[in-house]
Amino acid sequence: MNSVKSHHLFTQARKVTPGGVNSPVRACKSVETDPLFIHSGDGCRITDADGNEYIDYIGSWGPLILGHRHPAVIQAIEAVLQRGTSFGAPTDLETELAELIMAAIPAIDMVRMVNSGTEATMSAIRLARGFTGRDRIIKFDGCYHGHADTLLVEAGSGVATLGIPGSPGVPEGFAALTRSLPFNDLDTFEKVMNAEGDQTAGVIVEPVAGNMGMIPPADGFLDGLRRITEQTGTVLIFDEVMTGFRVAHGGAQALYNITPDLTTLGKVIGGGLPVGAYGGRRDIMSHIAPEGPVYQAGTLSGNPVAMAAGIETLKQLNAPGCYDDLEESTRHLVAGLGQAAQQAGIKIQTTSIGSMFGLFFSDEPVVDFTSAKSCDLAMFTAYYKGMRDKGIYLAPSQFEAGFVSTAHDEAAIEQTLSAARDVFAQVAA
Ligand code: KE4
Repeated sequence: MNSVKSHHLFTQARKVTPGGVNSPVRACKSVETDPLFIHSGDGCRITDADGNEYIDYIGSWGPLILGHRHPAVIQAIEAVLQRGTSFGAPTDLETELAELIMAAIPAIDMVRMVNSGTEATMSAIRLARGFTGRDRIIKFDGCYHGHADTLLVEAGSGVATLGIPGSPGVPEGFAALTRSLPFNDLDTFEKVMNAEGDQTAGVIVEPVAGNMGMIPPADGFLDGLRRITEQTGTVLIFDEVMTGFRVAHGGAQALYNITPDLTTLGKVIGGGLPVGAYGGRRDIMSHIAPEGPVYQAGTLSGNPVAMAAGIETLKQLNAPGCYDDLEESTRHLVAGLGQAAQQAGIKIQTTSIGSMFGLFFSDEPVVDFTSAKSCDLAMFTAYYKGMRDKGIYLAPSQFEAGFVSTAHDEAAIEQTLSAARDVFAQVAA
């Protein structure tokens, strides 16, 4: 693929922005290539600055479950622009999006809009501390909850991709309040909670991990977290920024039938515009200012344009059979990728839940961060580059998940599988 313009744009960008990108994982560093600069998107496809077209399995890292420029979403945005862009005052749209979220996720009695997933998780942690009067937090190795200081410990996504140990700039004393335990290891969790559960304000978990590649919860893991946190009075926070409205209409908590105390959301609920949210039990949420003393605020929180995009996205997802169709096309894709690799004699582990999928270059099942880190990263890099050269746009890291949208039709899936058959043969040679 000719990438002359992308290369020039990247050179210009690096003069003015660290690494030439506004979020590290976009830099494609770990797959030893330069990022493509994207010009436009339409349905399941994007076009880069050089006019090359790709089938997009990143979908802006999850938000675009309806694909690029869904007509109804664009129309909703254009309509609200006739009213204005931002008022710094409440609008009917915030209540409408809140009601759509609450209708899909019964564990949410009240919800507060913010501008990103990071703001959502950071606020949920502060709320858990304010509600319990405790300081300690537990997260799980390889889970990524955004870049708030409290949560940049053994994190996944870009932190894992770039091999950054924690993050400089997070005070030792601060990081010490966060304990990170092995994902899917309930015994270790129970031992730690027996010792310090009464000092632990909150446990935050990606109920389906999507930031160390995609790793489902082991049987009983989430039930165990719920049982033990109830015993210790610790706030259980499901970080569903990625899984919310993605793995199922009601998120992972609907799939696994668990009721967390707080839920964080983002991505899909903004339909491609900046939206995050946190919500849950009324007795906890009522501690948030101005109703309660725990402070959290935001100039553009509940922005009407972003609300309109989110509202229309969730309305479209309410269409009968929408999630069944998404699940079916994702299963078809993943089964095809597994067969293509097998035909080439390459061992990969694949998984999919709803329209989120993962693929590991590993002979063994991948069940936690340690096993994810032992994957064949060199082979992943060759696969990533080969697929991109054939017009398939994947996350540039083994430590990310893939996303299928309602716009990924049969032709796009077949084109992807045809490319995969060629690339796996190349990689195996
Ligand atoms: P944002 O602040 O990036 O909106 O959300 C942070 C976040 C919180 N929780 C989960 C489970 C998440 O996956 C994320 C963000 N996901 C990454 C992709 N793995 C965003 C991509 C990026 O960092 O550029």
